[in-house]
Amino acid sequence: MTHRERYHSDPQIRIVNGVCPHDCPDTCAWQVAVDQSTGQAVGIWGHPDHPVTRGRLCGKVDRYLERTYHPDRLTQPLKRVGPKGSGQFAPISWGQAIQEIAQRLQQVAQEWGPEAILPFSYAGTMGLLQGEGMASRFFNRLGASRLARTICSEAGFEGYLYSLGAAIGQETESFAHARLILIWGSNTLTSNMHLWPFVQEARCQGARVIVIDPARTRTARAADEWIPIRPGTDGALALAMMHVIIQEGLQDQEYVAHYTLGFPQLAERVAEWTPQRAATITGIPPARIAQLAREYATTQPAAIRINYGIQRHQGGGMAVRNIACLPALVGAWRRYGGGIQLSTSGGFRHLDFRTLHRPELLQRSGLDHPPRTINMIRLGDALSLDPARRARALYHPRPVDPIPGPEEAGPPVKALIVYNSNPAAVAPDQSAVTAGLAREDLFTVVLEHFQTDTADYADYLLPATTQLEHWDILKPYGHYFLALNRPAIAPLGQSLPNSEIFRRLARALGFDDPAFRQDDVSILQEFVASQRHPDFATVRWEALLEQGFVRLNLPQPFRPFAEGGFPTPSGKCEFFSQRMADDGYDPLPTWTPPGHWRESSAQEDLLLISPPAHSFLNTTFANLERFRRREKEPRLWIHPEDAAARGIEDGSPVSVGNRRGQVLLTARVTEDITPGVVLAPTIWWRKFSPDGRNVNQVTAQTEADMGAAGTFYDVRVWVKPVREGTGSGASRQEALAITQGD
Ligand SMILES: Nc1nc2c(c(=O)[nH]1)N[C@H]1C(S)=C(S)[C@@H](COP(=O)(O)OP(=O)(O)OC[C@H]3O[C@@H](n4cnc5c(=O)[nH]c(N)nc54)[C@H](O)[C@@H]3O)O[C@H]1N2
Ligand SMILES: Nc1nc2c(c(=O)[nH]1)N[C@H]1C(S)=C(S)[C@@H](COP(=O)(O)OP(=O)(O)OC[C@H]3O[C@@H](n4cnc5c(=O)[nH]c(N)nc54)[C@H](O)[C@@H]3O)O[C@H]1N2
Ligand code: SF4
Ligand SMILES: [Mo]
Repeated sequence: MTHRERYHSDPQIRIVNGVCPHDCPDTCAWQVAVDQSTGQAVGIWGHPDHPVTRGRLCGKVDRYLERTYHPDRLTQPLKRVGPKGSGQFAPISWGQAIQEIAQRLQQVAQEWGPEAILPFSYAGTMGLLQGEGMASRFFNRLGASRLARTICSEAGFEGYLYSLGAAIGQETESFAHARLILIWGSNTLTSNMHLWPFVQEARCQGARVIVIDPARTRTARAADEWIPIRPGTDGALALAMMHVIIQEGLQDQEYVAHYTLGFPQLAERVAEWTPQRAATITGIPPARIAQLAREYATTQPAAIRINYGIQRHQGGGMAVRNIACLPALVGAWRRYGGGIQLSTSGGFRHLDFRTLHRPELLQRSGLDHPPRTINMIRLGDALSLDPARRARALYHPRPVDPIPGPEEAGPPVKALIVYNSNPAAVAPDQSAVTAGLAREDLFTVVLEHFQTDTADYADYLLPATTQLEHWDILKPYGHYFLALNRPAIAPLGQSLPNSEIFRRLARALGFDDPAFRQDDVSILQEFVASQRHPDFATVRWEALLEQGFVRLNLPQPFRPFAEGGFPTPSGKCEFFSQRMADDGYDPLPTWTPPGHWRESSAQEDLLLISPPAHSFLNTTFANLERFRRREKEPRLWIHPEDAAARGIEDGSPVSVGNRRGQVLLTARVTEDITPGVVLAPTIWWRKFSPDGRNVNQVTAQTEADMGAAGTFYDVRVWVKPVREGTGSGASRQEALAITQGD
């Protein structure tokens, strides 16, 4: 008898349906076993009936109970007692904390205007309620600055939209039917592991799996072939593939004629993109590019999985825009198993958020203009007292958007409210961020599970509940099942759901709107009931309660564009996009070089990428010893040629830096990384790193070509050996000492 079976037959045990809250495409449905005599959760596993979860959680969330019950969990409100940034706190009652915070926010709003208050959040939980649910109501009513949430996916998302109209992709289950699978800039086994069983099913039927990645990741190792590529050059590869396909007449003439726009212009454009030309850019031999194009065009169904790793650079939007044209060119959409998936979130694009977010509350804020929008990846600039830098943080995503000047910067940020995020560790240009967080005049409130690097800078640190302790609804970005999360246990200690914390703050600020009196369950019920679009005909509260998840009302099998129907302005896959021209872009696929390509530097002579470590989820789990042990230490993959040229040995400390900062890592000398490129798996907590920093010391606030998105993998660095004891190079002591200057 398995544990699970035992739990099911034990009358003492209650089984509660829920869903993983993390920022991961899989959004796994889970079941929690609760011992009714103690109220303790004693077991957790993937929901066996969910068609994508299929009964399995990943190696991180398998341990979600351990994380929830960890002795380091925050269980009471805390108020700062030491100097700013020291992480020294003393307990305070909820009543007092809420009252003092409300008072300070009121002061800031009176003196500087409500836009001096900035919410900062991302996807610590992807829950629609504990994410931006009650928070939106609160910040709308307040008239606070808005946050453009650009840290992850916006560049690729926009690029995909220009070509296809919505972030709709072939469904995950369909990959089992593919005969060729390109895994392109995605480390599937780490960041999207529930796709893999479908990939394996396809392989059992003879499918070939090719991984295109600068690194031989665990996914590349498990695939049939690894094609190493220079970071930021995928757009050029896609152009050359289109060149070969069109030159050899391998396109699907009929599909192209009926369901695409601008084929003649595309043919003319890609005529110049020979495999030879792309080879000099991508580092992939011309013959391999031509062969890949033929294989792709002649093997059906052909599936492409791109993920967000591919678009974290200054040409990221255009790269995705180009790749997204490929399936239409060869007619891959026709068959189940063919197409492309970047995200499935577009399947949920008709969700009506009005009852949840209450945009009309803004009218009660007293603000006579729409609040400014601050780009989250420019948090360093946003927290500056210099209006010129603050203006740079204003969100202006398209080339046609006017560049804001210092006179439009608005008030300095005087209060920062952080929830579901850990900016001191995850945001780029870390020294700029910490300089801002360290400002004595900045009032910072952090809602958290643990005392993160960001929490150290808080004036008030408020204990939040985890997914085991609160209600929520989640929409995934790697399949088409909406899920309900029911609390399995009572909140630990005095912790409260984000929703309740914002509710209490609202009341303390005198916001008497009924929106702040609604409890979590009624909010979710109302949200579900308010959906009118036919895509949500299957989404009923009772169904969610009973099963835990429901599939959108989509045809089964779902072949989204088998007969066109692209949600673009023309209704076709747009090889030529007027919307792009109107927004200030080249209307045809082109190669937008990454920043590191343009700004060559003799000193900063290596390219750094820093994708997710297997055992962390962004920064989540990275504070727990079990997961840190799995990752060993903050590391740098470096090719033997690059290591030898610098006198770097495997396992030795290296200093990685550039104009912005530096960080101490341990070299892993390996042929698993393309020469000229170094890779640092992350996101480590700074306080658990040897020098109290992480790799975001060297990343930049620069925006991508589209969506004003982050460019985490577009960084030039130098790498130097750190000598133990005396000798040339920096000593370990010196490397560590620099930290104090942060
Ligand atoms: N275990 C685990 N899972 C996660 C996360 C985590 O931290 N840990 N994070 C979650 C989040 S927030 C996200 S957004 C997703 C991210 O998941 P993915 O989109 O898979 O993102 P990355 O791991 O950033 O990048 C994937 C691969 O792209 C490669 N890559 C980098 N630059 C380029 C390039 O220019 N071209 C090509 N072809 N490849 C490139 C990297 O080497 C990496 O192997 O994963 C989610 N899942
Ligand atoms: N160098 C480098 N930097 C990166 C990336 C990279 O690949 N390389 N990836 C980028 C990407 S793709 C992303 S998405 C961002 C991720 O950035 P974040 O979203 O900030 O990262 P997470 O670690 O997922 O979540 C942050 C915090 O949310 C908290 N949290 C979770 N649930 C709740 C809740 O219910 N209530 C409250 N109050 N808190 C909660 C967790 O405890 C955690 O500390 O990082 C970006 N930064
Ligand atoms: S992190 Fe991803 S793979 Fe792991 S349980 Fe959550 S949704 Fe599933
Ligand atoms: Mo992300």
